[in-house]
Amino acid sequence: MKENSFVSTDDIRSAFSAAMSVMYREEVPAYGTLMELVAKVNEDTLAANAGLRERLQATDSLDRISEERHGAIRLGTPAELSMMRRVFAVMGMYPVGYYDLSTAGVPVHSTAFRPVGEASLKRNPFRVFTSLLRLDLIADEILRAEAETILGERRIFTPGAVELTLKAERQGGLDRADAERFVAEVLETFRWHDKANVSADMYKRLHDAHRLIADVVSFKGPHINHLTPRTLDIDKVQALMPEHGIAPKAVVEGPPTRNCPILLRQTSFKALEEPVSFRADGGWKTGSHTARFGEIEQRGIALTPKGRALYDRLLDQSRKIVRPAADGSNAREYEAALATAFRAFPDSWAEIREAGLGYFSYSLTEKGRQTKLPGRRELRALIADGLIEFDPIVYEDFLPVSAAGIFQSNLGDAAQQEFVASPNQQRFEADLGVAVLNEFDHYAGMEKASIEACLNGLTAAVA
Ligand code: OOG
Ligand code: NI
Repeated sequence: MKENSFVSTDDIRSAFSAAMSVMYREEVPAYGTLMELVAKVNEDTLAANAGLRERLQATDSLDRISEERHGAIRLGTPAELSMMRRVFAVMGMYPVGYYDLSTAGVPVHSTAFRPVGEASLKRNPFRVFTSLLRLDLIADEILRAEAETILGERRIFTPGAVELTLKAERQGGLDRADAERFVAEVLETFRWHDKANVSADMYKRLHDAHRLIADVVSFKGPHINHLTPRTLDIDKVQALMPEHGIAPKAVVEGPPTRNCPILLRQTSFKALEEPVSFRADGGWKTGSHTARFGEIEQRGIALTPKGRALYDRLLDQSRKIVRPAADGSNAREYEAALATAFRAFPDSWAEIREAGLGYFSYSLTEKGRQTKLPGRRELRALIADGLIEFDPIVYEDFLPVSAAGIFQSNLGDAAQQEFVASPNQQRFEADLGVAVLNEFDHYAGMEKASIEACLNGLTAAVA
């Protein structure tokens, strides 16, 4: 088969995220309501802010602004994780980053499968936060063995999904008909099953060990547990949710409201209690399960390791003063403590750049495009002379403390469990089958390439 008859991996990913969106709206109607609210707030925000509209037009595609940016799943075994990696690769999604959630009382570790490279991210940035259950953190050995047996027997991929993934690997891509079938087959893995794999009794034992274990082990597959569109004003959507009949989590995760947004802010609506049938002698027994929710995100600049260390320190500092309670009773105090702590984080792009806290993409100004220099000069001087300008590079990854907050708010408000922090990236990568990519390398590479292009542009054609 000729290579040019293959559909691009970006197109397969776009088709997949669109199909997931349709499926999830059907499965979780409150999510459809959230999408409508987000679209409305984004529209109002753009109407009130011509400058923002113009910037987004230049750097982004405005018509896709309110679409899904990520989803999340939780897997049960190393074999599921490594196969999932191969499936995502067919859609141009690769594992970036390692997140240890054990410190936050959630027995998983995770990565995010996402497109890498500017062009692919622009075409469709859809990513999936993917967690692997850590049965090693469960004290009860008998229950652990039982859970392993149950997980070992399930098959989360359809034969068609496996066959087409192997075909894509063999050929180096899929043609249109195969790509369409691939999307339909892979979608099955993410579908909700209201018939559990286990009895009500087993469900209860798993649930008592940890709610998350019940969510992973009791079902036929790793149902998508949320999808997340992008909002241009997260505070507004958070405030408007109750009016639309959806209950938001207590606080927005991540940095406080700022002039210059950094990293990622997220909030969600609480998971719904849904009817489930459990296996029973010769039939089914009805019960319920709480897992699926909706989330929104607002992204800001990617921080350098220095900027990230400052962020982590300030977040930690504010949480030492007030820890957000799940019931929202101290939400105002938490927001105030967060805002106070983050006064130490510069809030103009120029200061953030000069302090080396964030990554920027550099470009020639109109004046720069008309100037030719005999030799290279320092970036700082070229900026001062108005030849080069800079825009923040958007953070495309996740934050472990925020992710833990999202997990927690959807696991119910019951007493939190403590685990001893035990990151195990090596084990995760062995299970995954490859090493995860380093997020900082990605941003540093983009920044460096943009600087090189500017310097070449300024000195080219002089000879
Ligand atoms: C994943 C929670 C993490 C995020 O946006 O940080 C997450 C989960 O609940 O499975 O999606
Ligand atoms: Ni999420």
